[in-house]
Amino acid sequence: MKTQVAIIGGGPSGLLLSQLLHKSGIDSVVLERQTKDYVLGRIRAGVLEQGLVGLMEAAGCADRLHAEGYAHDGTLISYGDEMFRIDFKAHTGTPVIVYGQTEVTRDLYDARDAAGGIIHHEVSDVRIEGARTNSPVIHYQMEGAEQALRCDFIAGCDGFHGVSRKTIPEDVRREYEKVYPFGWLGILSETPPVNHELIYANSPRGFALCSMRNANLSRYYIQCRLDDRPEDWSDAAFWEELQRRLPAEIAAALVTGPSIEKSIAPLRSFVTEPMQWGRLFLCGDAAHIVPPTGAKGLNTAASDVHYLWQALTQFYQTGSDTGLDAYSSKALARVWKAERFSWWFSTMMHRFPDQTAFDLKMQIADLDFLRSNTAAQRAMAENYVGLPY
Ligand code: FAS
Ligand code: PHB
Repeated sequence: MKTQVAIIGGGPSGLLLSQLLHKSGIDSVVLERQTKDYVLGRIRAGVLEQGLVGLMEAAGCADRLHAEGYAHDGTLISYGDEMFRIDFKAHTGTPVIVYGQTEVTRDLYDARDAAGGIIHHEVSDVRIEGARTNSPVIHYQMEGAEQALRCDFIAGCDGFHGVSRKTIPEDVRREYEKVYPFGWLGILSETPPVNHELIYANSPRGFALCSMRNANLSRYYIQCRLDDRPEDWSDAAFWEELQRRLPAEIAAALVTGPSIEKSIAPLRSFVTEPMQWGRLFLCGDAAHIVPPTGAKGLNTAASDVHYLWQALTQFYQTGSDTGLDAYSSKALARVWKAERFSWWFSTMMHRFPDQTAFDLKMQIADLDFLRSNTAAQRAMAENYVGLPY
């Protein structure tokens, strides 16, 4: 089999790239190791930057997003019973859109299916051959048979545990990592959100986040121990702990109910450089991970996809590879700013096991400065709504 761009991974990065390439008249094949239902069953990100909204529009997939997504002009930040608001719209003129990653993925699947896009599910044993040549080949198993996909370029969109990053030799790769000493226990409940905007809470008992998917579907998170398991937390225990971490007025307004999903995500900051090796290009979680505090994971995958889509379109339309040669440095310039913001926001909002009294004073001073300083609030707003591509 032959295609122009072989895409490993059928998550949001891979599907968005495939659909955008299709809009540019460029053929691609997506190789996904899970089933479509499994991919669509994942509950992950919830906040979209305008950049990702624009890409969904360019991909012809934004109708439902515009109909069902919620524009949020700001967010609340609480510490103890203190609470203040960051006004994204006033500082940047831009809202963020609350719309689940699951829905983004569903819209992209629908578009690929409508366009006759080729997505092979349940592939296994994916190996990359000849990434440094002009005719790479991807070998894989599908339906019990050995397959070979010849291509011009490979997009490694296979997430943190994929094969693409590891195809780049260890002596070429430079990896940077910070593992946080806690996780996020998240639940989904068919209850009305406690507030119409998100609430990020720093409390003596740890971090909490109040988010949502729609008027009757709420998403809540609490910081938890690394050795916690979802089954260690009854719904009642979760709700009680969440209420203890929120300002009294918010806790009193919380509507609780049975969880329909409960999971724990570890938190890490991770970047691999370079994001390119020959004709292999890494996108999204295959190249970088952020703690979800700043809602940057999905949105930074989107800017990678934008740069690679533009570079591949330039190559096929003009023969120039200047965009492809610049991809890694261009993508990393924005990735590192998202890493910094996510690290800063996570450090300010979570309680660390080894935190000293001085560290805690620094955290409170950071929050007080953000609360009282317009320039600090503008900087936060510009990072949260998304820095320019
Ligand atoms: P993904 O990991 O989504 O997709 C990679 C795809 O590649 C998967 O479908 C996988 O099955 C496939 N794959 C892997 N190896 C393969 C192989 N060898 N062959 C073929 N296919 C292979 N971000 C936020 O902004 N906010 C959040 O709240 C948030 N919560 C998260 C919770 C969890 C548990 C996780 C893991 C991540 C979370 N993220 C969050 C980050 C997340 O949204 C990612 O940034 C986003 O999924 C990135 O998309 P992809 O790069 O497509 O990677
Ligand atoms: C979510 O709604 O899942 C969500 C929102 C904001 C974040 C992380 C997760 O920072």
